[in-house]
Amino acid sequence: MATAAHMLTPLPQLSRAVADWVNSVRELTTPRAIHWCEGGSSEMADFTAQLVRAGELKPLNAREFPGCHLYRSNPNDVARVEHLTYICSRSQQDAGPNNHWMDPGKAHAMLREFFRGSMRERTMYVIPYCMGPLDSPFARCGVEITDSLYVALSMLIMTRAGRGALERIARDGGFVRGLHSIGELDPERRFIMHFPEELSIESYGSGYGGNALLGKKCHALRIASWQARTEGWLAEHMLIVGIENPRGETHYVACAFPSACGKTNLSMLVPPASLPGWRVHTVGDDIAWLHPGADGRLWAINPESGYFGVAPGTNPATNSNAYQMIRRDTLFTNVALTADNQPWWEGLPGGKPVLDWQGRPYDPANGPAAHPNSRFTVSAKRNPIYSPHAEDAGGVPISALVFGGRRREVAPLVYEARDWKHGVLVGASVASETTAAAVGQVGVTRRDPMAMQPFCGYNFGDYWQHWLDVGARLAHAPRIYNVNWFRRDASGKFLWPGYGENLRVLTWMLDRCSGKAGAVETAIGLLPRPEDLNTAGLRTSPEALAALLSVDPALWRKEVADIRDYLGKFAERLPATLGAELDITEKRLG
Ligand code: GTP
Ligand code: SPV
Ligand code: MN
Repeated sequence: MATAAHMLTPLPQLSRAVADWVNSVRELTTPRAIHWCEGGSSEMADFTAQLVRAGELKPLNAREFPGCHLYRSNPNDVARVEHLTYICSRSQQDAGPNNHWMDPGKAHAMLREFFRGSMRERTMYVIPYCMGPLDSPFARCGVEITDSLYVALSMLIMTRAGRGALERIARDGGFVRGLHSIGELDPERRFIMHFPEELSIESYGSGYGGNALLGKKCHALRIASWQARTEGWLAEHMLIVGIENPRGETHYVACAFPSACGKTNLSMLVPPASLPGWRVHTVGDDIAWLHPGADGRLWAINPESGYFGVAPGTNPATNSNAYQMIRRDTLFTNVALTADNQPWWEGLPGGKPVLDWQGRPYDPANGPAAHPNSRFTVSAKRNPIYSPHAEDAGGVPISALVFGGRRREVAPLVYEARDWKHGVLVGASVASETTAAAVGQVGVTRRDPMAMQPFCGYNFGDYWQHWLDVGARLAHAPRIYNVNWFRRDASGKFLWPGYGENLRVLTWMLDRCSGKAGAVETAIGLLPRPEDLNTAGLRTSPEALAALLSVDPALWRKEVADIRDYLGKFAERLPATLGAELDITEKRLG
């Protein structure tokens, strides 16, 4: 029987611990009003209407994009700020050379002064949220307090937020405390602080995605990776996708690629017409929480309930699923507009921008029309291929783990690690060209182990040991692969068509797992020969395919030396196994 709304316990009375914390934040930030989020579609509609009235959201062409809105951020606030993101563990060693560190006492004291009175004249939103299905033993809860209605609306889309989450917090006890204020949006007064031992986050001065939607990277990766280490599981920057073969059998793969390197696209892949009978099911597009199961396999849940995806490049030809998904009830951030008020970004086959992402008349002299990191925020329920198992409390079993990056040379299209230990080295060695997802220079190759350089909440040395420990507990460990969709020829053109054609690489992996596909052993791992891949209908030339599947010993000897240098930075905590695995590769390169 449904409970009448007036019979429900008021939200502030559900959890004493949450109410006490909200009170202390109220005293510090002095908001004009407090709104506790119930969750649900009517609250979302109400928030949207308020933002439209305030001029912060602009309704888009209602015939072509019903229920869609445009949000333009402050031009100084368009991406993650890795240089202002800190892990404030008690010991600096625990944060590791991979993180910026600040003493927790000092960080709290500094941010306290930022937050003091920061919500004056503003409403404070209290958002209880659950990362993962509400009934999942693997899910974890948090509460975000924010003074940005855009952030609150985004959290309602991206997480399971509201009463159900608060009820779970009241039952379970623990929750992650995430305090957020947009402050003055001053880049000089902007910090994203994590206190893993206290399970808390303090974020000030930005309203952008990963800096401000605290359930996402701050909680589900930085804090969760720390918790996962103490509890024996993995919190990873991975998509989760189900691949159904023409016989109707589905196998799940989880892939870690750095930001803006193809996770959302691979998770919603559209099989090419030349591979009939294959189907794809999205479980998640950005984050995976992976647990060793009693059956010796690795089981994954997606902690999120929506997608915060890169707009540029999304189009009906490269990914009709993603394009169809964002045609209604979608929040667009920093895209351009056409004359008839449709959203526009680089990579769309039609349409013409008249206003750029800052709302100025479009002039190519000002750069791209849409910001290169413009994004869409949309519920996973809008995804036409959302997996029927995406909400399973126990998750889905993983057959293969895939690392990858954006590299114009060196890394071949795909290779298989010799075993789990070698796979951990392969993951630890990932390098990728930087993208617009974070503030800073784009296109610079840097190490991004397991695609977690910006997101691992503790010392990479300890993290790699934890990966080795988890693998040792798995009787049926997934095989580990590395891919590179971004190899280029001498003229700078991509050698591989990518997108839907990536299925050919995934099916080779799954055939390897079931012992049906061949490979050649090389110094760096096992590579398919051209004839091991299903190339029916593939329009890539034999020369390009040969180049994609080549390992250049000279380049790789240099690569190994570079990896050795990089791992050396973690010497104090580096597992000896990684050095030993690197020695094997080096010896085989001759
Ligand atoms: P985050 O949300 O930042 O974590 O990014 P992501 O890893 O989900 O990347 P996404 O799928 O949004 O892709 C980023 C960019 O790469 C987009 O412009 C895509 O169009 C492009 N892209 C994705 N897959 C491929 C591919 O297989 N080949 C090529 N050439 N480009 C791709
Ligand atoms: C990424 O940068 O990896 C993203 C977008 O997925 S953000 O939420 O900003 O982290
Ligand atoms: Mn991401």
